[in-house]
Amino acid sequence: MTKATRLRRAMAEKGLVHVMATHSPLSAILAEQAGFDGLWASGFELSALYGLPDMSLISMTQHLDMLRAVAGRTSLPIVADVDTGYGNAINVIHTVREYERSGSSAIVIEDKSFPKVTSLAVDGHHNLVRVEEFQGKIEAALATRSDPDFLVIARTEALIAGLGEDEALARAHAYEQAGADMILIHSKRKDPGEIESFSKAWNGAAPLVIVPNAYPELNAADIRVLGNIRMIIYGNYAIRAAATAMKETFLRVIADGGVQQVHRDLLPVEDVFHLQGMESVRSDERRYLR
Ligand code: SPV
Ligand code: MG
Repeated sequence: MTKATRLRRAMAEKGLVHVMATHSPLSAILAEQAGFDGLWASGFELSALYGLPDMSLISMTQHLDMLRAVAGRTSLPIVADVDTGYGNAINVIHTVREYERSGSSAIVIEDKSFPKVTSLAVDGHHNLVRVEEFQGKIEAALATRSDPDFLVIARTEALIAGLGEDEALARAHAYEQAGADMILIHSKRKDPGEIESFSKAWNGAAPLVIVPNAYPELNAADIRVLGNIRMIIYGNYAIRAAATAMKETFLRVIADGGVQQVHRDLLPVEDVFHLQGMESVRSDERRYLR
């Protein structure tokens, strides 16, 4: 069974899967240990890791390098954030080949024009491509996948662009018509009202995916009540957790004039050895080093 098949089965059996953002193999290992169903190879997180805004500045090669490294250290399915697909439908053909080959089980492709602006930016210039153009990109993705269970998730940024629910619904229907397996509906409102309203109005057959970054109070129980959301992506939580921990630790080291206090609150190096897989190195050394 491929990981893509496993992801589809998990959604069918559990009704809702929890997918944690990742920007590195280490964050992926920790997410797997915590019990998530899948990983989100986030463009925002990798951009932030490089200290750059999420505005199509990170290349496909950089993102694929991270994704391959993650795929080598986890058994979880990876949902890849391919932004706009790096160009038009022809670029999408190359994108799907590369992402499937690199170990992802799904792509999320969004209907913004390239270069995109990060969705949560308050005054961002969110330009959407024509519906027909995006349908062509979805069809190109579907025709290119080699595993029929590889998920092609169409993301509409209509609410992000302030175009309203009618436009978001019309686009979602058009993308489902083009064959999208799921629809990701994104909102930057601080409350879940837009998402709840969209979910109630959505009468398509394709299940929904949401990214509750801006509206964190919408929990799994509320989402199950809505009935048509099958995947929650925790879109920027790994990099925010890492940045929070580093910021606090670094300030304490400066304030304390050393690491004599802070070391008690950090993972011991033996735990990091474990995350690095040092146990197998020990047994390989005994076996092969003479
Ligand atoms: C990402 O994590 O890269 C996303 C989610 O696309 S968001 O940053 O909220 O747009
Ligand atoms: Mg993104």
